[in-house]
Amino acid sequence: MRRPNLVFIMSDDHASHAISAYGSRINQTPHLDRIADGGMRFDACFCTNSICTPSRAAVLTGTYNHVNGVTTLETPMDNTLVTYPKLMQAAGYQTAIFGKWHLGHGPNHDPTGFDEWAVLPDQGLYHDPDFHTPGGRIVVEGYATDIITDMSLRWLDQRDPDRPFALMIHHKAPHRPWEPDAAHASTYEDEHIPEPETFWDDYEHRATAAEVAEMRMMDLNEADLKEPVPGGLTQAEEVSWRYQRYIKDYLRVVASIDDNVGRVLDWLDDAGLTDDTVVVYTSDQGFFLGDHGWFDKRFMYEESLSMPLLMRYPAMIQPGAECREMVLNVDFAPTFLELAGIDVPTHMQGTSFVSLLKGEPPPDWQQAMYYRYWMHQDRDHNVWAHYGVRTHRHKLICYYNDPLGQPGARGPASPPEWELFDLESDPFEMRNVIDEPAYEQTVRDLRRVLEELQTACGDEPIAGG
Ligand SMILES: [Ca+2]
Repeated sequence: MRRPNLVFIMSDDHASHAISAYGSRINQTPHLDRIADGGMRFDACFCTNSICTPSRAAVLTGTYNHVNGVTTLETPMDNTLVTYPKLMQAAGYQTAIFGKWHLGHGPNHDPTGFDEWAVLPDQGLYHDPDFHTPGGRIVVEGYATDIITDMSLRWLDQRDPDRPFALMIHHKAPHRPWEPDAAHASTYEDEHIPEPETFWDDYEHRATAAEVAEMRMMDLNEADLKEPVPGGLTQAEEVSWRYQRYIKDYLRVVASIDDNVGRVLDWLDDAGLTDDTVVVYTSDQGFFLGDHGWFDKRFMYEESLSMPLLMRYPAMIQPGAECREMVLNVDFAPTFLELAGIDVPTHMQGTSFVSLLKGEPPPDWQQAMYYRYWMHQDRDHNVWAHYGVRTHRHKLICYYNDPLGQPGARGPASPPEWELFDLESDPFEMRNVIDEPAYEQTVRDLRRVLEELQTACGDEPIAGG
């Protein structure tokens, strides 16, 4: 088989439940759905640490954050680490990245393994953004999502047609502060977007971490809302008003991503490359879209833990396929390498899921995943440090509640707390059953699985946690 091209499109904070291929109740994404219709939708793709920088490092290196050293937003990635683009470049692929990097800047952290790159400084700007490039800083007029796509298509036009390519299109959108472009500025204007089931969550049956997190609608600031709160509203009315402001801008920003993904798919069609190209759409992690009354991510709860993952490769994947097996962000690099016919380095901790793409899940495929969020009491959202394990049926979370000297984590430490959710009877994770006698054996079993996964990936349990 000819070596396929790779177009890896990763947005920032795009939750699956704002993609119509995933059954969104609040928007339509026709171009993202083209990838799903022509390929495979993954229903159990999870990140191993639900924030930007760590998830990106896990994707690139195929290793967990305690191994690659990128544990928080303040731990830039060492650019001498082995990454999948670097190995593809060495194997003769043309490689490029445009858009969000967020793994640090300067000689030790700039992108490596790319023939060409232009990346936003840190989070970057939506309008008239500046970019770091090998030749220095440039400012480009326009809207970030359009510009990142323009750069990508220009690079594709100028590539050597005789060699395969691996292109990373890393959108800044739909990250906070959700600034739409002019084309979508008034989309949804006259609509009422329904509030999610758990919008009025009171956090009663949860660990302390849920109640103290500062990511409720009332924590949105004026830059997020973009206009002052109207006078005369009750508190409940204000919370609902804030949700409408937030979610409409979020969906407007997503609509621009969808349009721009359409441009890339059209380009592949026009170039006759659709059959030879692996197209991936994902996001560095999920997001709370008013779920549990929140915006943002970080928690191991479903909306934040889940990554959308759509993959199209007509030579291998049946159109309209759905996969319920578990795949993780650390599995991406080994998968892309295997697709390119490159040996996966033994130090990579993820597992290639090419067998799943072929519709042939191996009998010993992973049935549990390990998660860890390190940035205790982070300055912006006050989410507490935790780790845990998720199986298809249950989720066990240990809030170990200790900053452990991690950059960007804060104290003080507080005693550990545990949560257990039965995802079958409680898919929205509203009832912590850790102390219910009926789940005693489940807790024992899952604590053992947690220990096994920590041992397997080389992480250290916390005393008392
Ligand atoms: Ca992100």
